[in-house]
This record gives sequence, structure tokens and C-alpha cells, in this order.
Amino acid sequence: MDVYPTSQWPDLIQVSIANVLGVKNNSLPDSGERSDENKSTNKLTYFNIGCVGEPTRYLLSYCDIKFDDVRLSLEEWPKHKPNMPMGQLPILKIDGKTYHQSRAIARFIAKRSNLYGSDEFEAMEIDATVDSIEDIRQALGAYY
Ligand SMILES: N[C@@H](CCC(=O)N[C@@H](CS)C(=O)NCC(=O)O)C(=O)O
Repeated sequence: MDVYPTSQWPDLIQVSIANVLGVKNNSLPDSGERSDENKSTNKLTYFNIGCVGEPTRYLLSYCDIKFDDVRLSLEEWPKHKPNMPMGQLPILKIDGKTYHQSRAIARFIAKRSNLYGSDEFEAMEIDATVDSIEDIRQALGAYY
């Protein structure tokens, strides 16, 4: 396994973003496959920050999937926390059913929108890119 020194992280982030954009250019979403999402009531609940909720907001917007963008304040969070899966956000409600874990949600949307590669190998590369970004995000979190 490659171990990248921290000095290379900005380059890695750029490569990761380029990979994601490359995937996007190779398989633009087909609006016919998104009719379910557009008809249903999708509600994404997260805090008013980017962090792990923003990729899902971005994906839903990019794929023209309508959704309610609910942003809880830190003051109202304690009353919601006990009712959340794992006591955390984000959650995505689709037709009244609650789904959680940001990357599981993002992968679901990507699969439904033909943004998850053309075969299992491309999907693995996409997974690796997402997991690398998560590794970097967690490492950077140590500084905040
Ligand atoms: N693995 C989870 C992590 C979710 C997570 O860490 N959520 C944080 C906000 S970034 C949270 O809900 N914090 C409030 C709390 O734990 O009380 C995911 O990716 O969805």
C-alpha cells in the first residue's frame, strides 16, 4: 500500500476531484432513470455545514433530484439526536423511510443516476477515491 506524505495531499485531493469529474463526464445521468426520485418526497436532514452532508446535497442537485434541504441548528439538535440512527446526521428520507450513513446514501444516489462507473472495476476505483478523501478528511479533522 502506498503511504503518501502530507505534503502530497493537495495534489491527491486534486487527483481525486479529477477522477470524480472524469467519471461524471463519462456517464452523464439519464433523466429517465430519475423519475422515481423526482416524484417522491426526499428529505435530507443535516447541519448547516458542508462536511459529510455536502456530497449528498451536491449529488442530488447535480442529478436534478428534488429534495428538501433541512438544516438543523446546534440548538435544536439535542431533541432530534435520540431519534436518529446512530444518533447522527445526515439522514435521507425517501417516501417516509429513513436512510443513514453519508457514503451509503451518496453511493445509492450515484448508482441510481449512472454515476457509479460502467463496471465493478470502475466502481472500485470510485470507492477508493471516496475512501481516500475520507481518510484525508479524518486526518485533517485532527487539526480542528
Ligand atoms: N459515518 C457517519 C458519520 C456522521 C457524523 O459524524 N455526523 C456528525 C456530523 S459531521 C454528527 O451527527 N454529529 C452530531 C453528534 O454526533 O451528536 C456518516 O458518514 O454519515
